[in-house]
Amino acid sequence: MTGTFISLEGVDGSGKSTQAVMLADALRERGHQVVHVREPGGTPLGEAVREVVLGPDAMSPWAEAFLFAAARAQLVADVVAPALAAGTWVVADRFLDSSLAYQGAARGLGIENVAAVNAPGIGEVMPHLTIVLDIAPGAASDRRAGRGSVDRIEDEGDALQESVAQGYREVARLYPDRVHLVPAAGSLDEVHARVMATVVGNL
Ligand code: Z5A
Repeated sequence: MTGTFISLEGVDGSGKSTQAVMLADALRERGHQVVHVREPGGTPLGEAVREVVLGPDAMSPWAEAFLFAAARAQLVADVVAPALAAGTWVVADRFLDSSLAYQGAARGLGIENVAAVNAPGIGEVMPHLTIVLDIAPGAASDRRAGRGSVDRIEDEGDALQESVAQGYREVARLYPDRVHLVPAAGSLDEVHARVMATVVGNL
């Protein structure tokens, strides 16, 4: 990998998507080539998986984990690895740590088990820096209120999101060099300033 890979993580409504756009724009203003991706999605297969995995039909935790892993493997092969090989920066709105927090921790599959399932599809392609936007799930759901469509996982409510938040704290404890918790309370610009300080201070 010659490019730089940054992923943004957090519970639903933590502000990841907004901050990913702001980060990508800030990096472009500094003269970098930037590819911005989101998970699940970013390839035709990934978008098809997104429809299934966030759709209304119930599925087992392992089926869910394998679907996210499949979408991620395709995104790595088609988009992330080629971009990094070309020296481009990649900003990802969710990556492996979402599966570790949601499926590994919150669904109880085990962080190491889910990491192992994802490993063949990811290979050496791991973020250099992962920023977890840390916010109380209740505050995140207030931000989401009134937004309209609710997906199957979001529909499970704040109890699942609380387990996910604990999962992210565990992931940060396991990978302290790569994963950084950034407080997500405050205005968009305040959070963006914290994100940029974390990027500058750790890359
Ligand atoms: N999932 C999984 O289980 N396993 C995996 O491996 C992967 C994903 C990859 C993806 O849903 C779902 O899949 C997600 C995890 C699971 N489900 N849940 N729950 P998605 O892609 O549709 O949604 P999301 O990734 O969770 O993102 P989101 O709902 O779009 O939220 P967000 O990106 O965290 O936040 P946002 O869209 O930037 O902001 C939310 C709102 O808050 C919006 O109106 C903003 O304008 C507002 N906002 C943002 N920042 C602020 C601040 N600072 N102040 C005030 N208001 C703010």
